[in-house]
Amino acid sequence: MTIDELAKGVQEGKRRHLAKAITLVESNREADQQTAQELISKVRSSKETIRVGISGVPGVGKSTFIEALGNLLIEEGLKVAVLAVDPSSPATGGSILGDKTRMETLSSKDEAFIRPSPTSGTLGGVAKRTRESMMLCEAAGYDVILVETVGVGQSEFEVASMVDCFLVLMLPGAGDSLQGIKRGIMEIIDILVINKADGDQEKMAKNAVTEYQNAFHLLTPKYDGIGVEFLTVSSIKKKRIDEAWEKIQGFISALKEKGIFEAQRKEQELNWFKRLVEDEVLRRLWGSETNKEKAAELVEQIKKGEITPVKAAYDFLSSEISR
Ligand SMILES: Nc1nc2c(ncn2[C@@H]2O[C@H](COP(=O)(O)OP(=O)(O)OP(=O)(O)O)[C@@H](O)[C@H]2O)c(=O)[nH]1
Ligand SMILES: [Mg+2]
Repeated sequence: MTIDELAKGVQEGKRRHLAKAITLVESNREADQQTAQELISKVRSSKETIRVGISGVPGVGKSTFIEALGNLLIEEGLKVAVLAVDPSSPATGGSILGDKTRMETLSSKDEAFIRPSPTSGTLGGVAKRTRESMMLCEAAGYDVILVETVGVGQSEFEVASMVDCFLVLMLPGAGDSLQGIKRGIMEIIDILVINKADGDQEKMAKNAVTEYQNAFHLLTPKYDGIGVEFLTVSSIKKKRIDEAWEKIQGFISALKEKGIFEAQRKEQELNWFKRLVEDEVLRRLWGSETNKEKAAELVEQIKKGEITPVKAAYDFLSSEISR
């Protein structure tokens, strides 16, 4: 298949072509990467899309929530793509969405496209691929892109920097709920959803909302005039999933009304560009044989105390850095 044929297939929304295109994007081979870039530059989304990040600790119910939300979106006539950024990928071979069992009905539908996290590379690399896969899904006509991540390490920040709306799922346990929040996470949340608000946990979930509302009250809002939204849902009983979708849509409308939506996407692109340049510079810097040898020499000299680290750094950088 030529790149043009592949691009055409993606643009026409053919699943097989989309899957193949994403495999190219995820490939570690340099030649595949070049083909992937060429492909991405040939496709374009022709409609308005919504990108939603969905995060939360393991077991909070992300997959169950996505299954419920995804099905609801499809009922509304939308096409849904589910992608994942999984910080545990390098070690475990990618666990998120590995079990499609919790998204059984969703994964069987034609209007849904579910792609597990790429299985190799650093978090930055995985995030880059997810970003590119997102572009491909949009070109293939998916209206809503859900990006799932586990609330571990930096992955939430990676995901927040590629979506329009960042939604975090929390457990009802009100007493210790606030302690569970990682530094810096509160500042990036747009919608906070307490999941598992069913049975005995319903009241606890309501209390948790009050507690979170009080805590967020003290924060400077992420966007002027747009506050964090709170709600309780039961993903398993499919309760208030429609409300969650309304809140997402309301949030997106508010961003658009204030002119933030487009500006934020542009800013995300610029940051992405800078990040790619920096990553590539580092890769070339440490990847070149000449540089590796030069660095090894200097390291030996530092170890022997023949040169100071600062002098070594200047020496290294003033020597030719090969491209
Ligand atoms: N009672 C109740 N249980 C739920 C709800 N949502 C999910 N669960 C259960 O919680 C467990 C974990 O759900 P998952 O959807 O796999 O959670 P996850 O966040 O995707 O977990 P990881 O993929 O491991 O990070 C499962 O046993 C679900 O059945 C809910 O709304 N209410
Ligand atoms: Mg899951």
